[in-house]
Amino acid sequence: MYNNIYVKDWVEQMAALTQPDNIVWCDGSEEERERLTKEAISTGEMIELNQEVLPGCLYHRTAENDVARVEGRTFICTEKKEDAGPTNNWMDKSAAYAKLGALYAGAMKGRTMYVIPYIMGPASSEFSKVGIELTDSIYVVLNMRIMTRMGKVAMDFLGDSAHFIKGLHAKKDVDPENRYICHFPEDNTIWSINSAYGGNVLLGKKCFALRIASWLGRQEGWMAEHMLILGVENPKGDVQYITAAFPSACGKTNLAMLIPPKKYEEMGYKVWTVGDDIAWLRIGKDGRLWAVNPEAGFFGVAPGTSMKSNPNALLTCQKDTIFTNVCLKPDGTVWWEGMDKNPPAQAIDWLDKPWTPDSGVKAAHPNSRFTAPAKHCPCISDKFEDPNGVPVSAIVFGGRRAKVAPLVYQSFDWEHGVFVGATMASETTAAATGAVGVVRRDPMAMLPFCGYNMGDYFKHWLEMGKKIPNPPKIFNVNWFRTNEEGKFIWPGFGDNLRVLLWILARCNGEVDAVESPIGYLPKAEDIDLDGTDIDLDTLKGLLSIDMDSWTEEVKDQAAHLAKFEKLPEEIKAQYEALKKRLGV
Ligand code: OXD
Ligand code: MN
Repeated sequence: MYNNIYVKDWVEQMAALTQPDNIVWCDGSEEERERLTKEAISTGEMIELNQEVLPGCLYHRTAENDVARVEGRTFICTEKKEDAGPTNNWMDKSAAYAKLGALYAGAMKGRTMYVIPYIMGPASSEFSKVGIELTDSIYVVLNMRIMTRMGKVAMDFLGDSAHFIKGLHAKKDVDPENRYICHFPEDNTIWSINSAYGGNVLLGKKCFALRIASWLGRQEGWMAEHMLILGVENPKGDVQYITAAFPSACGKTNLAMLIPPKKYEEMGYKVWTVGDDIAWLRIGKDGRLWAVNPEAGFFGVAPGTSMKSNPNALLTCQKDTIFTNVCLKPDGTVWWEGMDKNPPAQAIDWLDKPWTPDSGVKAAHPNSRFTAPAKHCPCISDKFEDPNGVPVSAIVFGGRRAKVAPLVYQSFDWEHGVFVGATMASETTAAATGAVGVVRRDPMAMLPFCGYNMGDYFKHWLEMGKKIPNPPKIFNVNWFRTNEEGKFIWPGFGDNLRVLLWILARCNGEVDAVESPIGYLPKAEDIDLDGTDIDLDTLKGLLSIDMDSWTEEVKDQAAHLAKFEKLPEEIKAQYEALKKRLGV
């Protein structure tokens, strides 16, 4: 039990509402982990995996109807609709409290309420922030243990302050009709009910570190972004840092943990992971932009993760990891599509049904996950716990575009870079519910995560650009261009380092570029192809701009930008300038 009176009062109020049988205050100790793990195993909520092969690892299945974030049921609840903006679902604040309050009433009867204090950001950093999540799910407690700095450390950090994010989660009946993920940024509050899937219930992640934090960042002069953070070390031992925003399931985790091609490894290049999903960005005393990863673990998509695509991720989740909705093998280990070419002859699938390679269904859900401690990652950066984070040289936007976007280009300046981010698009994937394979505009990959009016968000980006004396350069990448047969042309994975090196060379003023209507393009000779199957002509194709596609693209951009009644003048001007440069 802790002594902060603000925390105590609020926990009492929430307990009066939800009426749990018991309240357990989490301290984050090893003893607590063992006790809760034992309990979850005894009730069947978690399954203990083979402890010889996967020590400390657990397995969990969610309900069949509860396997992804639910954007349609995610709300920003403010007094004024305008503050949520055109891209968020909005609910009137009082109406939302009333509606969810009725659902929470008595929702924890017969259950235990766990009080989880946690820090987003290193415990040693003055920029970190505390949240408290109340939940009736041990699965949530054990995941939050991995994803955040949790327990006594957070209460010590909070001291007697009233500044913490109040998160309430009740699993209730996991009823999709009454599932709500509600954010009250004016009150630093998050209410989530009727789900038990990570993105909806690990409230420190998308709910706090992006939606609430983006709101706070705007007020306090910093940015919360859906970005990985990585460091590229050159053979001299100098490390430069890049952040990158791609929509969900576009390979952020893979890029963050990239293994250099053999030739580069031999030369002494290394890539260090600071974060794979979220970056909190502040202006440092030196006038540069600095990035911190507020999380302590990775909540990665399992399918497709292999020793080929991402060995570092696979090695990270060999111990102390929670696997959700993957396939369970008879020897108590796990498998998923794309892990290797050896599917188990028999197994139990994510729906708890017997499975064989001939079953005709996926063994693991396409959005099945691993929750793994960042400290187990073989390439974790030595700056991971640095209270100031790392200085950012380049910001990279990107997405899956089969045709339009070239492999890489650089924006003309910050303002143009904000326009590039604001018009970013990608094909949808399985990380969110809804249609798969449809192109959707996803500004800065923040469409599902911006906690306020996106017109104001663009404005905030523009204002930040004016305030950063030495801002990062802004780029766009597209690893996903396809040929006539629909096959990816660029090899991707480790070879993406070749593109990152061009980006850094541009940041360091070491290489020229070709001015094009959409931005600065590399000269094909400046991206090293030695050791790939790509020839110079193919690369030239990857860097080409097809006028027909871009004519369509600007039309589609116009329809997208028209949605924002608060679109800053600068973005409108950037759009007009692009059209003019393209001559359309
Ligand atoms: C995620 C997502 O889980 O973006 O990181 O969906
Ligand atoms: Mn994400």
